[in-house]
Amino acid sequence: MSILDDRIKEIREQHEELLKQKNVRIEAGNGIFWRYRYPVLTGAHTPLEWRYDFDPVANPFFMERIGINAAFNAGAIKFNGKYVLAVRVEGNDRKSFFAIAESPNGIDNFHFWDYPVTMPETDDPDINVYDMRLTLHEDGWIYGIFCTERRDPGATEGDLSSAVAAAGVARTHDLKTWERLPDIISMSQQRNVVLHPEFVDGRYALYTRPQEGFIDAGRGGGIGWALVDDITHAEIKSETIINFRYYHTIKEMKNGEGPHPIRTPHGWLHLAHGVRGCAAGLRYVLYLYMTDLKQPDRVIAEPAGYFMAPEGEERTGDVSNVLFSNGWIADDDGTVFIYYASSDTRMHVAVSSVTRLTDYCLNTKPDGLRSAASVETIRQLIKKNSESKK
Ligand code: M1P
Repeated sequence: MSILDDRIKEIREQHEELLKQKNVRIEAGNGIFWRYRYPVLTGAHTPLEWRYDFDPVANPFFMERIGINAAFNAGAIKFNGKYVLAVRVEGNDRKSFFAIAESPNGIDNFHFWDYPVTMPETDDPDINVYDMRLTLHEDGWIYGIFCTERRDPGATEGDLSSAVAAAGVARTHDLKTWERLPDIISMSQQRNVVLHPEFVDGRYALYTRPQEGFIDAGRGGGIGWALVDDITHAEIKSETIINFRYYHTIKEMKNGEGPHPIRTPHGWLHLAHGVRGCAAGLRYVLYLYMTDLKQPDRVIAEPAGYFMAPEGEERTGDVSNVLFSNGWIADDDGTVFIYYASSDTRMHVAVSSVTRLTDYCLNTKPDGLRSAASVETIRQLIKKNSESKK
């Protein structure tokens, strides 16, 4: 065997070992959800055939020819009995694209499909695409709504960073062939746009996130709600904010809907991210809220503070101090697999159930918006606990 063959064998073995790694639930948790020890996907999980040229003449040193920087912010869906993620894969060239990975059990053994997604472009080609939310809509299609980013046409010559974010739309039946629809027309920039799975008053319903600039929500922000007649030419004509930002909360700077909400007997269960600023930069955490079953734009419960925040290795990465989720799967038995990314670098899973998450939402106090209110909530709990001991 040549040195080259040795190297190929070693790299293949390492890769197979990584893909086979069993995940381990971290005990005892907080009773709301359980984290798992290992990330479910990283850049290193991508197939070797995407990265190496296996032709010994063209690649005598068996070098990586295409580098993959990260695998994060994945949409999720149960498809053909498998737990399937539409992953934001980012190359060393900073370009993101989508790739499908599947697992038989939702917690480990995720494998990417052979080819990344070929996403058709519109007449105005996307410069970067990311953060796809998957929705199996009652019209029978699986929709992917994602952010499409292009250079700000109004940017000055030397300004090579100003960008414009809009919502791209595509649909599929098999997650392999995608039909690209026109981008959603909106008065403002949009990111974190999510399609509700059911018609509302016979119309398609969107969760939106109007923003004044590419990064800043500005005077706008909040999670919005808009109804559109035709998803093949979607236009947000009017938008109402259903989940607001507040001073001195985990979402004072901005927030955004995560995956589409889960229908539960008590209402729609929503997962979202909230952002605040601090000396270390922006801090992204996840929170839950619920809306009315018949009126999905009416908030009925929202526990105070965050549901999940970065911990341990999750705290560091390309964009540190970030948890972001745009995918979860609710199984028929009520188990909920929450797929979340840490620090724009890797994907993790946390597991809970519809019953636990709705209990958390409906029976956890809302944010009192003042220190004194928080203290009062703790005092009431202490009192209740001491009385129950008597
Ligand atoms: O870098 C953190 C996140 O920033 C953006 O989210 P938002 O639009 O809410 O600020 C997105 O670019 C997201 O992909 C990224 O994870």
